[in-house]
Amino acid sequence: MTQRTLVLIKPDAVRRGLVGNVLGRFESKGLTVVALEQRLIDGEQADRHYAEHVERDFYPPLRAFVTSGPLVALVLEGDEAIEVVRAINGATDGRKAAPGTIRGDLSVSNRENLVHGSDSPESAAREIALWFPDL
Ligand code: 3AN
Repeated sequence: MTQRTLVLIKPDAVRRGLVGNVLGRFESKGLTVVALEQRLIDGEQADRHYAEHVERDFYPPLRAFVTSGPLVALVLEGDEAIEVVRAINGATDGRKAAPGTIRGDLSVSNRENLVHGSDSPESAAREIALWFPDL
């Protein structure tokens, strides 16, 4: 089933010059880039994106991190794209993520973990509407 999913290449990846590496993995897999834009977001956009996490203890430093520099927001399309992207991203904690995944290869952090991918069709619809309302 063809799906669309919202991906963020987070500020740590931009700072480290890893945008091409990360994007290349999605492209090489066979996913299609439907929209892509580099943005510097404010705290309100972070709160909308992470609506389910705003009350969590880890949220204030996460909010500071995602607003700390430009990120790249994109929409990818392909067969089972939501699950495929999450498999390529790897487990949330880069220290535990499997080698071969983006986080497993390139991150040793639970917060600065380089990428976000929508976790369900409902989240993808909400997040795509939030980031790319014209799609
Ligand atoms: P994922 O991005 O793998 O779907 P979520 O949705 O559980 O992970 O968490 C959203 C983001 O919140 C993660 N990408 C990570 O940056 C941050 N995060 C989640 N859990 C923690 C934690 N225990 N400590 C610090 N940051 C966390």
